[in-house]
Amino acid sequence: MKVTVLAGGGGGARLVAGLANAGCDLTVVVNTGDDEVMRGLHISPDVDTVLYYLAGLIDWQRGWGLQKESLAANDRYRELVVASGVEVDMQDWFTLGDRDLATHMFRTQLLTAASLTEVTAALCGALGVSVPVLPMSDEPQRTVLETTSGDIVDFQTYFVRHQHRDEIGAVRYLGSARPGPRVLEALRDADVVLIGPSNPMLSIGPILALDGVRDAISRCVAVSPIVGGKAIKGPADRLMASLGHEVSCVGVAKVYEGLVDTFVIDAVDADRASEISMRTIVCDTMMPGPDEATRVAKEIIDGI
Ligand code: FO1
Repeated sequence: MKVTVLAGGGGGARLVAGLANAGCDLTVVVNTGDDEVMRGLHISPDVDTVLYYLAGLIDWQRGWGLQKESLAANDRYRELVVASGVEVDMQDWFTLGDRDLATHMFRTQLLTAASLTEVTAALCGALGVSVPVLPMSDEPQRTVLETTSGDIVDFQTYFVRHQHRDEIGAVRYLGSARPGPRVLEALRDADVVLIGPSNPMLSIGPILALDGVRDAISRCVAVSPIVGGKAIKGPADRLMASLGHEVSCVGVAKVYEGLVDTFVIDAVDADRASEISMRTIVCDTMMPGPDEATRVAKEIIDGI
């Protein structure tokens, strides 16, 4: 079975790691709406998260960045800025680990002569990742959040600097980026398109907003990121509530209505299955480590 996963954030990337471990014929399309230039370097957080999970390098506990990371460059940079007395936006609320920095340097340098898709393929090669990892687009499309008081906040400011404390009235995807060169083909060629337990508005919405993406998807299975009325990790529960959605697997299923035909819910929500309009698969969806991710991936593939 050919599976194309739409991924963004930690939940989707964990499922990707599990599917790869389970020997799936896999392609991954990754959200780039969170991409940002930080201290002059092009950061593609969701692409790197998927790459690090697939390469076995991720810090599983934290869900982003490399294992056993050091922060010497990060700290030295802060010292230089403070000692210089120069007025500059340090962006030091966004931590860049020493070895992770090399990934951003590699990407930024190669982007002067190649597309994000090509640079990501080069990174896959360098990290020994054989699964095709496709950024959703080679063109910028930025996810921004509009607070209930009307302020526009960029994604990383909302997510990291403000620790997702802003009350959000709307999520916007700015730009008119086209899907990356092999994205629509990967969706059309798949026997099934799989959406992991990712944030529907912040991680999956930006991919679905690209021209032609929805139309290229035929069979689609999604996993609920809300379990027992709470987000597994991150702001999905608060964001859904402030956007007027029911904070439950039933609420997520409604967001995906018309796109998804099979919805995976956690065993703790088994009693909600009858309220969901699509076919459901009920299983333990928690993926605290690689073994659990492989088990969840196998259960979903067997259940499809
Ligand atoms: N998340 C944080 O909560 N704090 C950070 O300082 C931070 C730095 C960072 C650096 C590189 C990278 O690839 C990811 C990083 N993340 C950090 C995670 C990132 O904000 C999120 O993974 C996504 O953008 C949401 O999916």
